[in-house]
Amino acid sequence: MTTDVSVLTRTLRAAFIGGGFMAAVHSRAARAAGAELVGAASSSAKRAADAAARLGLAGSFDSVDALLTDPSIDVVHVCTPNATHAPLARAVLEAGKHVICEKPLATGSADAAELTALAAERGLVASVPFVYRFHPMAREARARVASGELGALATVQGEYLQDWLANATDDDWRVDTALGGPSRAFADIGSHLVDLVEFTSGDRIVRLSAAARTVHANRVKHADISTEDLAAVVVELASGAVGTLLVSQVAPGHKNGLVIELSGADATVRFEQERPDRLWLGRVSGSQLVERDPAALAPDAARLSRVPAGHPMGYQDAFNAFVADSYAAIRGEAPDGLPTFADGLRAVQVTEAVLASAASRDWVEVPA
Ligand code: SOE
Repeated sequence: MTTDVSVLTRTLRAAFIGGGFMAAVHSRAARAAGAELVGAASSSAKRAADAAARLGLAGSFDSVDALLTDPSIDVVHVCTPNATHAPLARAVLEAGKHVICEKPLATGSADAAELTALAAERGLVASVPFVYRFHPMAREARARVASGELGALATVQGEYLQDWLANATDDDWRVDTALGGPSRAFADIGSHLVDLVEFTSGDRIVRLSAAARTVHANRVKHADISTEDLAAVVVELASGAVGTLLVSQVAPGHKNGLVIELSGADATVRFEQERPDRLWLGRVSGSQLVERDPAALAPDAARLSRVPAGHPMGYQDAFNAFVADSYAAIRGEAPDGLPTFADGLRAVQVTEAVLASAASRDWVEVPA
């Protein structure tokens, strides 16, 4: 749904709050989607001007307010530290603009729920970059599950392993509860894992039991750290399937190791984000590696295959597809599988259940 019918035909005008790594990824995707990159706002006018120059934007704004009151801007990308996501996304929606907000949508489910309701009430597009959904072979996995090819789902396994915080000399704003929120590893990357498991399986986690650890309580810039470096979770799904999820940002050798594996009565699919152009399909009679070939893929997977077989697609391609679909929704289309604020809320709810279970050492129900 759109509130300004002119966006149905003219070039969309995008702006960015923040100027770091994710703002660079978002702006490349916005450019690929054909938007006009109007400018950026940041924590200061100078940082905004530096970001605009670095990202190749038309200009910059002296403040977030100046950006939000610019009537020419249709959509705002929020690319700032976690704790600022909710207030900024709220301000964007209240300014009548569509919003693409980095995950986690909020550091608490009450804020995430309020933002989800506000976007719906204003009839604005509000999406969250659970971008691993946009690898064509992740869509192929989803299509094969939906077709019944796997049979009744029995188990799900997932891991998301990184090592960029493996040493105490590694540090980041995310370890600071005030900037990152009460959960760090699970909110940051476990959210992607849960989203991809639920999206591809079409199932929902209904209860879980978790253990979490802070391996480095003191880092070079932060002491007495309470946010988790890792979490191990046992999950039960609505279908009765069960599974395990492992999330760690202190796993040496793993860079961005998101892997999901869904096993049914007849077949298993395994998708590895670091090798996104293929899908492992396992059967009792034998297994095969399904390579991305648009001619052989399910329609939604083929739709996202922007280059032929044998031309590897990657992370920025997935991000570009996410932004393109977000912009299509702004134009009134209904692209399949767009992660909205409702999905952002879901991720925060599961994260809160993980923290609650890790604290109580009990099984915790996850809201439907
Ligand atoms: C850091 O863990 C990070 O950049 C996450 O914040 C992203 O969401 C993930 O896609 C890659 O790793």
